[in-house]
Amino acid sequence: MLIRRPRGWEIPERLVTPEAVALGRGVARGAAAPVERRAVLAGGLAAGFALAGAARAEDAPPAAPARNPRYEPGRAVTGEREATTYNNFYEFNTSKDVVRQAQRMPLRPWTVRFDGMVERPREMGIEDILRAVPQEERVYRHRCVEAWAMTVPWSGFALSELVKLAAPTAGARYVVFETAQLPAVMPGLRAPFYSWPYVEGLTLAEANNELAFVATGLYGRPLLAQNGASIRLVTPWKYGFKSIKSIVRVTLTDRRPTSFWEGIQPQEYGFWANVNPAVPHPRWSQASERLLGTSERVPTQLYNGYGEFVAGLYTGLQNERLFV
Ligand SMILES: Nc1nc2c(c(=O)[nH]1)N[C@H]1C(S)=C(S)[C@@H](COP(=O)(O)O)O[C@H]1N2
Ligand SMILES: [Mo]
Repeated sequence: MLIRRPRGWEIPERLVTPEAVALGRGVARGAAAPVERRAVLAGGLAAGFALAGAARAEDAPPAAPARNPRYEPGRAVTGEREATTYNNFYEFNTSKDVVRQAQRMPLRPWTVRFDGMVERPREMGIEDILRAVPQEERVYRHRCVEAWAMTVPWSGFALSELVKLAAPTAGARYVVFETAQLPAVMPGLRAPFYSWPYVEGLTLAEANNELAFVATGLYGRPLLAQNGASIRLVTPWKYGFKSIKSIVRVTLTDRRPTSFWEGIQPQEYGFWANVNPAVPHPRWSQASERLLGTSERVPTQLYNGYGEFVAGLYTGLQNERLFV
């Protein structure tokens, strides 16, 4: 039976507190018990919840910039506890339960290298990057290729700002991102089956689309290690694996990269990976998704509901496998 819940548009956003905070319950896993969503005053969040031992970069600039109302998600924000304890981060392990291991990743200093087809290859510290860009908060829907989904307030800045900092030269067509490789704290790197580092890429047009975002915070606080601190990509119209975590390198190139999952299983995980309910994964349907922290399944939307922003990127590309 479907449990009736108020939608994001039925309660003012400021009155919605993540349910784990409001109800003080534990981490939801798998088929979680149905829990009634309640609206309580937002003060509950400040009063309530701190993840024990969580690694946050406390020296980060204010991580709670103003929310951009342009990206109203149309559904309730996922509980902070769910979004920060049920994670995919294969450099640590493949279990979703990476929180403890991820705390060992040093978040400061954090440096991003810009190279390839750029005017001047260089490295920039995270503080200098944050000083150079206008920050904002955006609440985005996230859709994992495994068919779970969440709705998260990210703080950060438009990816186009990072592209500007990289300063691509005229022939550049793709932006490639690379995750930190820290064998001393990432036991998953020892798994020989995967070809590390984790790499992802976008066309320059996708990267400059207004929706493409770089996160350095979530839920109004600095980003957590398990969610991809110190700096990660957020491409909400694509399956979650495109949203690469813990970025240390940004390379501009004229050649389409082979991304991490594409290199492992190209039939299942392509370069474009745009969300489409009508195109099943070879091993499961993509028609609906499970909302983290609830037992609710909702229909999946084309481009995860962001077609008005991004569909135009793909006109003329009908021969590409845009949705796998
Ligand atoms: N470096 C790296 N980035 C990654 C992953 C990963 O394993 N390693 N997993 C991806 C997948 S499959 C998803 S769904 C999201 C999950 O982000 P979250 O843990 O913040 O929800 O991160 C993506 N980015
Ligand atoms: Mo994912």
